[in-house]
Amino acid sequence: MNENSNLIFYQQAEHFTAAADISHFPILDIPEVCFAGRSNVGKSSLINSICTKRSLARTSNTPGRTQLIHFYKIKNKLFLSDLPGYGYAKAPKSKILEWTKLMENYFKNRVNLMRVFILIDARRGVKNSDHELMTLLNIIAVNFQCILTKIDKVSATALKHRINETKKQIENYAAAYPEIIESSANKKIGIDKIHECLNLILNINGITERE
Ligand SMILES: Nc1nc2c(ncn2[C@@H]2O[C@H](COP(=O)(O)OP(=O)(O)OP(=O)(O)O)[C@@H](O)[C@H]2O)c(=O)[nH]1
Ligand SMILES: [Mg+2]
Repeated sequence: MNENSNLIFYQQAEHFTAAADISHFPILDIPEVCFAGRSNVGKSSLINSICTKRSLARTSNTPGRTQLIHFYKIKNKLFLSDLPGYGYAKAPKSKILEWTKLMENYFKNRVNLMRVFILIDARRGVKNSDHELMTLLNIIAVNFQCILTKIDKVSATALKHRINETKKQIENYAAAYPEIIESSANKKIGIDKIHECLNLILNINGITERE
């Protein structure tokens, strides 16, 4: 697959459904990856960039905008799911409990979940709330990979430092992929790398035909 055919494939993403609880999770036997991370880290923007569709996933300046799990389907081959953000300081306790329940149900029940991408703001690094998620994934043995976001906002030196620091923060999690992806949805950096990861996941699942 070259980057051009990747663009054609991922561009065919469509919003499939949004779920507030487990009863609304789609039942379809296709591989799935999800995008998790703190509020405002850039999950929805990155999904839009991966699919080169500006308004597929709703983005916002207001933290905590995405409250549901949004499932995007690419042809009949792959789900990308956009999870509601966590770690928003002003969120009421009841919302945090709701979020926790939804996430636990999600991670424990999506049997076709191949990888969780945990997005980390390159300016801020890994926070306690990220460690909480990593710990949960480690316990239930769901693989995750970190993506640094908004790298257009940091200098090359700061980015290098952040990558090394992030590698150290994840080294004790058996469920973590050691490779950290650098990305910018605004500048379209790292998108080809993410396409490569997704293609590999499709290949592992025996999906080599993209038409
Ligand atoms: N500079 C820069 N800004 C970005 C980038 N990606 C996202 N943003 C901005 O960050 C803000 C939040 O982006 P979203 O994609 O809505 O973030 P989210 O993680 O989906 O947020 P929630 O759904 O609230 O958890 C928006 O104002 C985006 O324009 C990036 O790569 N670079
Ligand atoms: Mg969002």
